[in-house]
Amino acid sequence: MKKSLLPSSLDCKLSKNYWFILFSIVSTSIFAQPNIGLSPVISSGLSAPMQLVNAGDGSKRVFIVQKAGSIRVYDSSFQFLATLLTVPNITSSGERGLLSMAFHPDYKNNGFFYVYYTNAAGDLEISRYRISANDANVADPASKAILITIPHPTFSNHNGGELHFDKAGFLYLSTGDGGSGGDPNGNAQRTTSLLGKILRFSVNTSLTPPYYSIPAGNPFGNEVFALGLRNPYRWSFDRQTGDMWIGDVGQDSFEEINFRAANALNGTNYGWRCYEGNVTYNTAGCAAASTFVFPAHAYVSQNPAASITGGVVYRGTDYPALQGCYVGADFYSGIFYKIIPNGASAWTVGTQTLSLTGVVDFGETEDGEVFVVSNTRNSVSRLTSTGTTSSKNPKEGKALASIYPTLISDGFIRVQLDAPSFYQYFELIDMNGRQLLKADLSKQTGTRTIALSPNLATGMYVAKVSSNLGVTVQKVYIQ
Ligand SMILES: [Ca+2]
Ligand SMILES: [Ca+2]
Repeated sequence: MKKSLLPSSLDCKLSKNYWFILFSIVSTSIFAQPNIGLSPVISSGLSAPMQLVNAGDGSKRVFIVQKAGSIRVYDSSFQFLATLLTVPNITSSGERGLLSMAFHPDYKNNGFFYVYYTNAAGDLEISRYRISANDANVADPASKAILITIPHPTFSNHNGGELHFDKAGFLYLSTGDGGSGGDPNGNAQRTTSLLGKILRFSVNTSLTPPYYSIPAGNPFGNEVFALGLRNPYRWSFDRQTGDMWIGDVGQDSFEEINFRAANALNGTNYGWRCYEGNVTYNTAGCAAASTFVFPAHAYVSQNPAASITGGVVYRGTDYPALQGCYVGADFYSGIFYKIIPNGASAWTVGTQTLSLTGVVDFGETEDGEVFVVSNTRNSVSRLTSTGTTSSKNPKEGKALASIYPTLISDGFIRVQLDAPSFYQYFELIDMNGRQLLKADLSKQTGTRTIALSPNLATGMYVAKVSSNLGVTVQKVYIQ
């Protein structure tokens, strides 16, 4: 049943054209690993905060969701203004409570916002509320309209969940697999279950039910948009690209950060409970490994516990060194994960340990500045940067390493080692997590060609280059 007081995943499969277009419009600073820091902005008055959001209405206000049900309103300088609402009929303990809110894209005109919580019966529920007629900081409690109640019987853990609207105006919710451990009911892989999923809704402004419909593009004719998740309690859209980044809390071995490109097909299957991270968990009844999308980054669970809190891609202006960098964190360890594209259709992952634990959310202001919410410290801190790790070296703008080709037919894999980095080793790992090859890369630069065993089975593998600045991970298909 593992760890995770509060739980949360990433994956990467991008076409070369996609990256070519991306790199045409961003500067090379996207390749440099930023140094991050935290600066406290709220250190009193909060009680088990869960999330920070903005209304997108031009007011620049900040809204903080608290687990027991209240939503606090702050001005842009983090001065407390009012309690927006205390959501009733909530169960709040362990992983249950008021978990998220999202403002309607046209909130400024219609006053609607959505809240997500575990109700008195322990079931998952989305309700819509409206701002009051006479106070912009106080909602009308009588305006409550329940969009959907999703049965979540038996177990109290794995409730997800975070609400977000996309650029097209659809509402999304992440849900957990129904709890316990190992997904005993097989919910996450069943397309008819709304558990262990990303759900998508087309909301309306109706004053009578139903308050949403199923979008035409949903792949299974119901609310399900993506599947195969365990407890994706924190996830985000990249506000610039529309890409989706999903933190998925793993079982006992791996935590996942999953990536979904904005132009990917709907119906992505992130693998749970067939796979945990890149490793087999329970493949009874599962489709072939090639049908799943594996994480952009998976990390081994540390002792005594680990739980990924999915983050956001920084798109603000105050810290240029952070531009385009994804930042998430582990709830328990205080390790922050910094992920940037490596220029070769894969990612460079850096880590940094900051003196903050209990991180439950990365939230953005209207201006795209990022704030980190600690549930256990009852605090909110600004994500800052003091520049990049490589700012003194002209070669710093390069990727740590490139691993190619991604389709290997001649028995050789190449690694390009151009960054001013101290390389450590190359590893080839199979989809069961077994290390098949480890090559020493210390004191190496330039192109290194690594011979693969002719006995390797055809299929997908993970190739990895480790250095003192982080790891570069590339999925490869060996013929
Ligand atoms: Ca997965
Ligand atoms: Ca968030």
